[in-house]
Amino acid sequence: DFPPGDEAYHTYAEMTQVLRRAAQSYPNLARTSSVGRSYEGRELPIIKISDNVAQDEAEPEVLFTCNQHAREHLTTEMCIRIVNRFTQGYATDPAIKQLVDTREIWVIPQVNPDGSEYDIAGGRYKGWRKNRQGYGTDPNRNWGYKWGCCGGSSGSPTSDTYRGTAPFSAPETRAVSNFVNSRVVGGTQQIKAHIDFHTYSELVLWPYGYTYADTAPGLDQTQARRFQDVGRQMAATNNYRPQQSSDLYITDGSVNDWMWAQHKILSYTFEMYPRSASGIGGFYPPASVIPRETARNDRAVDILLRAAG
Ligand code: 0X9
Ligand code: CA
Ligand code: CA
Ligand code: ZN
Repeated sequence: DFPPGDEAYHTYAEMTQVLRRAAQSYPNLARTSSVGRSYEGRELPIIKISDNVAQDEAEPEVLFTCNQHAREHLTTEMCIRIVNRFTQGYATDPAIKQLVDTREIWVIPQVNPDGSEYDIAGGRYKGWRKNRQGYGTDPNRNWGYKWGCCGGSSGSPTSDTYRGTAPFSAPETRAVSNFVNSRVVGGTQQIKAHIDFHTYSELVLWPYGYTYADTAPGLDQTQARRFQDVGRQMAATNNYRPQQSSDLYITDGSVNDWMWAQHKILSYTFEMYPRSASGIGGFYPPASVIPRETARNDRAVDILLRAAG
């Protein structure tokens, strides 16, 4: 479990329970399934939220992913908040109902459950980032667009940014990418927008991460402007700093580059609270900040859902 005082954070088992309860309580709005299994064999649960949830309707689809990085537990809470808000708020909040009725929302609260459970095993935080395959692969260096191209990842298995032996060599990125590929229906990708939540630094980041250039193959000036425009709108609501992801540092094999280059999904990374490190770094804020720091992104999430239309 989480260390004493942090029990409000959700373990893998508790996260799975939250999804099951949502689907049980709101059978017409929420449905759970799995995109596959982690390296250690855990299911990778996904929940769909929409009106007439059992049907694949012609509504823009939006994906939220969390906890690619094991120690970034606040992001799991962010995905759980999205699930709770769009199910529990449906009956009473007209703005929520409007979004749920006109979109198909997919949420994967833990992309990396093996790493996440390892990080809290024995009730002590270990500062673990990667999955648990060998010394661990960094999921966010393992995606299949320009994998390992540009000095934005490591070929050393013990490095915290180890890219793995091949694109999608990590079962977790393989499973999530297979799910995204499966949303190409009749030749059209149904998922229009995506946020991958991380911690920390309070940033809104957009592609590409592999190059400092604002435009590059597959990303022209109009498309770059769109990323900037929606990114800045979202950042204006949560007081994060909006920037191209490579302005932070170069990464190759990150999720956003693949989502955009492969599928033209408007794909962002949010780096959540805190703004800067303190003590053991910024990865373990007390559970008391969960309500404030997840609600902080409510309006940004709504903006992305509208932008998907
Ligand atoms: O390095 C990462 O994967 C992300 N930061 S974290 O501290 N959560 O590990 C940032 C990814 C965004 N992409 C680029 N900076 N290029
Ligand atoms: Ca629907
Ligand atoms: Ca659909
Ligand atoms: Zn991260």
